[in-house]
Amino acid sequence: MSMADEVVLLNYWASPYGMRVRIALAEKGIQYESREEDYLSNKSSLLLQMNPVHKKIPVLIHNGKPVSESLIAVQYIDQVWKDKAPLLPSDPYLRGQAMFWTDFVNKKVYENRKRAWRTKGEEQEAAKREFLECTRLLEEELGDKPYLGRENLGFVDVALIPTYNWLSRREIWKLQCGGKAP
Ligand SMILES: N[C@@H](CCC(=O)N[C@@H](CS)C(=O)NCC(=O)O)C(=O)O
Repeated sequence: MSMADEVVLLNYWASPYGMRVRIALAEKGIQYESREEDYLSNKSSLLLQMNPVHKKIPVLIHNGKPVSESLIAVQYIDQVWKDKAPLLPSDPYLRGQAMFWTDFVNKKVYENRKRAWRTKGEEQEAAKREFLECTRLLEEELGDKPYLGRENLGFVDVALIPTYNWLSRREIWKLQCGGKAP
């Protein structure tokens, strides 16, 4: 990173999407300024200007240029600061596999969490059960490796970490033991 690099993150502290970008920046050892956004009720004019399409956080601003969408920002960070802690493998097949699991994390893990958050009763239980099943599949994919990125923390880990432990142990127990908590 050159001395001239200016990195700003428009974020909200509890956003799992924002956490992905923060993990990537931390892994690469990049200094940056984090600006908290009131993303629901009072979006800053900077946010509206930097992400006019979705108007969502996180937005990474590198030397004045915005990069929106968490995973696109993580990929950008990986490409710009490629000397330290690579997140995506260069081998085309392994890269494709990493993209496959990242897509799975987005479509299944995050979507079921969202569904469980927004619904009640049966549908909520179904979403929680599906969420749990997804984490089981990811655990299978992990196998004996230390990370989904194999030897080192990788792209899929960064995508997943902010949300994988969202269900409490008590809830997991309940889901696995037919509704009875210990
Ligand atoms: N796909 C986006 C999702 C980002 C997102 O949902 N951000 C939420 C906060 S966690 C937001 O800014 N919502 C504002 C809105 O929906 O107007 C990403 O990966 O960055």
